[in-house]
Amino acid sequence: MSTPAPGTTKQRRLRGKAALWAAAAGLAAGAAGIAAGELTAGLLSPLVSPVTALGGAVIDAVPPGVKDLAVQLFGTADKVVLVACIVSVAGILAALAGVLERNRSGWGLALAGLAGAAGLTAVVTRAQTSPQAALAPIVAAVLTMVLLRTLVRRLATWEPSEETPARGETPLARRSFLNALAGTSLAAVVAGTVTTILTRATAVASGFRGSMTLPQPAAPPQAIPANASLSVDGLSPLVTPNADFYRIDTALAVPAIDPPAWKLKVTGLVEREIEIDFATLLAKPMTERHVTIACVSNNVGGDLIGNALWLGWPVRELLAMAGPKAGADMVLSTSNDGWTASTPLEALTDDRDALLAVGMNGEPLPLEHGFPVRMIVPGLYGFVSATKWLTELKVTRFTDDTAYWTTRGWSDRGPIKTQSRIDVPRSGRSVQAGQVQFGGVAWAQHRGINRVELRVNRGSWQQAMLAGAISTDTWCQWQLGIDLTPGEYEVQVRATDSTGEPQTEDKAPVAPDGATGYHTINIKVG
Ligand SMILES: Nc1nc2c(c(=O)[nH]1)N[C@H]1C(S)=C(S)[C@@H](COP(=O)(O)O)O[C@H]1N2
Ligand SMILES: [Mo]
Repeated sequence: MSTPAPGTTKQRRLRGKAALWAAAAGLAAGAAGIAAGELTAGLLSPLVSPVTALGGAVIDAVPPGVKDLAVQLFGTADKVVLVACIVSVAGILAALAGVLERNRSGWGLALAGLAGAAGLTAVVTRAQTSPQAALAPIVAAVLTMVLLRTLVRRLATWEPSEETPARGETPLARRSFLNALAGTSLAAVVAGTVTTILTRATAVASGFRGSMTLPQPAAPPQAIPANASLSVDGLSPLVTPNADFYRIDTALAVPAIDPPAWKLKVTGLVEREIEIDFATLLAKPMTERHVTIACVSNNVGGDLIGNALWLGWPVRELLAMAGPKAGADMVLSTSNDGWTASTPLEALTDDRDALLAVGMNGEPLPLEHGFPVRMIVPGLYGFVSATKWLTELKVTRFTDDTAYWTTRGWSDRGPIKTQSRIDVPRSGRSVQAGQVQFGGVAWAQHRGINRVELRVNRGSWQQAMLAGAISTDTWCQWQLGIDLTPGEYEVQVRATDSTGEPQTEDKAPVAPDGATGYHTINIKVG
């Protein structure tokens, strides 16, 4: 680029024009790529799009003084200004990539790849990130690179013709480039528009969530016993942070509900149908409880389980207002996206504090975990109880109504089975000979855990030290040191619930009502 282009004035002018077309190609490719990336994020992981993640990374990296200055200068428009800056920088880089790619094949692609890597880094390091969020910057970068290459190649076949075409004439190569450019630009506009429509609702919902304050609980949570958390490296924390909490649902795009428009209806076999709105719900006396929820699809030893502090109004209070009629034995709860769960009426009316939850670990429910309202029922697997984005409770009978998973071969009821897991050491690891520290969690929600034992190479069971439990509805940690000489070992764990019933050794698959068997690990001691 540094050496002046030789040739006639006309040729120089042509080259200058071609550079402009190359910049336009870069812009169109970048816009289409970024729009496709944002669309991917909008569908899979609306809170961490590449653009918002980069914006967040910039905010985090900027010193506090600059942040204050930006807020002073732009007020509440500071975020808009930030997004405008990111878009401008992206535009300049995209144009530059076009010009670079025309001058030296591969250079523009490298620039697009670097930008994609920056987006990917920003996305995977965000607090609210999920594994699927990584797909968006990858889609953006790959699509940008493919389009950039296609456009610049077509430009190259048009450009070398130093003959200025006669007026009105459109050489094939030129038409091919211009068509591709127009097509790419149109695709960018369409993807951008769809994304905007899709994400507007998410922006509204997360805006509301960010500015709301949760009510104080009228019934505060049980105190966490001092001995509930063991200090064993690699052990699951007693309370699972929201960002690490497993997520299971059938929603392709996370439902975005604007709380002022939200209503919960109670219908079916009731004396009075009831409808309450979000403000009314928030004004009710709230209960806060630690509850460990688990997925029926959790394999033995799996991680589809988590313990959180849930804030909500007891479901039984709402049901009491509606007055269930005699003969009803089930509540079919429905989500905003049509998903349903069948919960025994009794589990919602007894004293176990089944909640219409609005808070999770001191925050409003994250969008992925059911904002603004979900059900949490101690003792039952999520598929028959933990309806997220809750909109309706139909009081009914098991013989009359069937829930989403029940029609797909799963059970209509789902009490959680007694289970235990070894977190450390991980299966397959090598550890030092001597006293090997084992640690993990055990759960039997609403019954409670009495005992956890380990056995090595099918020897006799050795009792582990059980940490204090928050309640019978939460998991508890356990720990045991065992002296092991060098060799290979199989280690198994089993828990016994407070009724004295040990978990079964019989292996059952997750369908139709939850896996059983002992979590078994193999380690090498050296
Ligand atoms: N609307 C809706 N709610 C749902 C589901 C779903 O697919 N849709 N899945 C359920 C299942 S199977 C489980 S295990 C829990 C998981 O809750 P979490 O994603 O907050 O961990 O949500 C339950 N609630
Ligand atoms: Mo589940």
